[in-house]
Amino acid sequence: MTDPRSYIQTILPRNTPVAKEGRAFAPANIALCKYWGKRDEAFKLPLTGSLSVSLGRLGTHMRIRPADRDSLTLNGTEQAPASAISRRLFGFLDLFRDPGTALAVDSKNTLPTAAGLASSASAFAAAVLALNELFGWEADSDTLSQLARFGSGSACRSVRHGFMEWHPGERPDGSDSFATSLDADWPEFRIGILTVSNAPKPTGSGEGMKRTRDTSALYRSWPDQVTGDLPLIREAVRERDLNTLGRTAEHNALAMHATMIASWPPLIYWSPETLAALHRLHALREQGLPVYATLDAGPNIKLLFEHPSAHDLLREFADLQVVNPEEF
Ligand code: 2P0
Repeated sequence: MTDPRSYIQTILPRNTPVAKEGRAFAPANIALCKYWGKRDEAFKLPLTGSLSVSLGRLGTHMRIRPADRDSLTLNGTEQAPASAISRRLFGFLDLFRDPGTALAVDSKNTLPTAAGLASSASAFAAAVLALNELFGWEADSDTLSQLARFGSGSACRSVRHGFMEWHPGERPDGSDSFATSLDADWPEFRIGILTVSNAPKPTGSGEGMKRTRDTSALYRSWPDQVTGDLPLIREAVRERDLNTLGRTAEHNALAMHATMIASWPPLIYWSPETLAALHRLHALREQGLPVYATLDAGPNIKLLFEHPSAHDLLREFADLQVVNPEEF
């Protein structure tokens, strides 16, 4: 196998006309069937498939243009070239540009900063979509998804709106590992973002998934969990079956957290407020409200429900931010 840059150069067209700038928006996404664990670190290839829904207008707007020197402005503030965020972004852009090409990047997140939603997926997807315009690649959605994957695995699910399935693929170069749209619409479906804690997470996802894979005996059961859950979730989206979707997605997220907790040193992403909110949610469900939860590598909760339940949920969780994935 080759290195990421050499591989990418083989799939991009050459000598295309460079525009004055490239601009794009990419939405954040929440996985309903989670990605947790890689089969290849450098190519960011997952061990299993995953399935997500996008967050409408919440995501990243990015503008990229040729310049005299590299610069990154994030939400209006220029970032130091040596900062972790600048190094990560320009390291990613190096995969695509000719040596010596400097770029000015202006990035704005519409994600609520305190909500603990990862902006890396929408940021890397927006970067690839903006580069596609800037460099005139005219690449199709599968290729753009593949390219975004090199920034952050989950970014491959953010190149389009809606329900996206990331096919894990089998090839060592990852040419069959990208996300495609389910082309499903579900006008009543809602995500509720419940921010229970703003504390920064102690262990990033990349490191966390590696530790889980290396040290958690429970992780051995994870591929089987996904094999069972993913087709149920895909079908539930197509059928607009909230109960099957919610049950399976919540079970999938909790099973992922079980593998994390069984790592060493343990990965406990929850805070006491996480558990309290889950218990409240379960009580509401017992009272007949169709609402489910999913959680990522952090303490905050995303509720899964349909529009008619919004009123009751907002009464119960005053700070709930309700997102309609089809509004963008
Ligand atoms: C997901 N997460 O499916 C899962 C659930 C977190 C928990 O994708 O190492 O930031 O860059 O491929 O994409 C977060 O992982 O990790 C993630 P890398 P990424 O949404």
